[in-house]
Amino acid sequence: MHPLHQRLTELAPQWQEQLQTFLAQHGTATIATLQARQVIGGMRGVPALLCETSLVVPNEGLRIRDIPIAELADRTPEEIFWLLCTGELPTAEQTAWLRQFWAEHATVPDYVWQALKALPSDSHPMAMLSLGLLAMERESAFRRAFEEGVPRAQLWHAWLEDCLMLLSRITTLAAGIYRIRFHQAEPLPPDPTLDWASNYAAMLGLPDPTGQFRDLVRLYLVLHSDHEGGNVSAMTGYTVASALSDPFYAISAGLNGLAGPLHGLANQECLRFLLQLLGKLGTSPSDEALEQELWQWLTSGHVIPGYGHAVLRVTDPRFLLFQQFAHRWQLQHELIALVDQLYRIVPQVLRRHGKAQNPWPNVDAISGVLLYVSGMREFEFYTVMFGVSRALGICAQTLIHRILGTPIVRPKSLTLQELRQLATVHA
Ligand code: HAX
Repeated sequence: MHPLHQRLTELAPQWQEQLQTFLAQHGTATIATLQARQVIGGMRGVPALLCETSLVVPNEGLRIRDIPIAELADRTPEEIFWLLCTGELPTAEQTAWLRQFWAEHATVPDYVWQALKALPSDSHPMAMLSLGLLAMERESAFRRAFEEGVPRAQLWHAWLEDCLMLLSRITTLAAGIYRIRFHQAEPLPPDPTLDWASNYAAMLGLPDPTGQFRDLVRLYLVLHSDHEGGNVSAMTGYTVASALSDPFYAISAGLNGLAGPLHGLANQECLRFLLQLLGKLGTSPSDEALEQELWQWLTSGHVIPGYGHAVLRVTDPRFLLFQQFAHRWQLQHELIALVDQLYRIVPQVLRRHGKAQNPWPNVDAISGVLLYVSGMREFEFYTVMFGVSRALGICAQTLIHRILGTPIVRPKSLTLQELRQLATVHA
């Protein structure tokens, strides 16, 4: 039994018992009321999902297993995945084991490359990522275990096995997609001596004489790894997994949601906006010119990309961590200067506009810019970078659900007529 399997085998009975005790003591407690508009409004604010891995605190930001993200910014994705799954930071030996496991299992089978190369050259890289994962579904240990009649309570062992295999390969897969799709080049093979982030950075094949890109990839993978259970990708992965579809189906489905412009694509929109501003106002616009342009943009009915958030009410700490990264590496670029300038100006403008509940920047206000100035100019690939990272969180979240044995997701839907009747009764 490998170290992660061993630790989870120790923790699983405790978690299962805690859940059963909670259900016995409080299972019928009323914890919230529901407004009719929430039924229509994307279930906003409805506390109806269990997620142990992370929490977004409105006045603080992301906490992974109750540790503020800023305290985890120097960690590796290996450490973050272990933390997400177990609730504990790994020892040096445990980290070394996971690093070696991922590196040694990182080769993507040839049939996947053949399938991807057979696609038309304008296929979206997110579609290619999703398809690459689905192609590997035939190797699922979970599906095999289910078909062999392994008892429900034991199925999580195979879920873990699949997640580790999927995560071992996803960096190779994504980097290969980058090379096939944008550079008409062959995928680069993984180096079994490298850690997950360094291997990914190396396989992307961009020049990186100082190691700055490798450090950015590591930070990017850490900061985007998880963001509660209710966002589209996490909730989709959880829903699909609840039908006992295996991790390849579940993660692929979650990533399809991430591909949407209202979710994972926002960083690309933000970068486009910044480039437009520079194109229109020149490379170092004055504060006054910028303010005037932003005001016109807002009053003509547009949103300022990278600002505002559905849950957060402060500057996203991930934005600040990326900004610190840019300063630490002394990245001299007009886009970085513009990000800093906008951070001084946009919150005032949004306050004056008076609509946004949160005038502060979110992570997308800078994440795409950093990839761009580090040499990755293909906007369409940015969501793939996000997706590789978010696969960590969705794998961990679904693994915990399988350990806890939570049932298939099946909320009740209502017709508008039923909703009207209910609303009248409770008016
Ligand atoms: N610029 C202009 N207006 C904004 C705004 C912004 N950045 N942020 C919010 N508003 C407006 C909303 O459009 C809304 O207007 P209406 O009443 O006319 O519909 C009003 O302020 C109230 O919105 P809110 O309650 O503050 O924010 P929401 O929860 O409705 O929306 C969004 C949150 C992130 C979608 C929103 O702030 C937005 O569109 N921001 C710009 C796009 C963006 O940065 N998206 C990335 C979010 C991070 C993320 O989750 N990535 O995956």
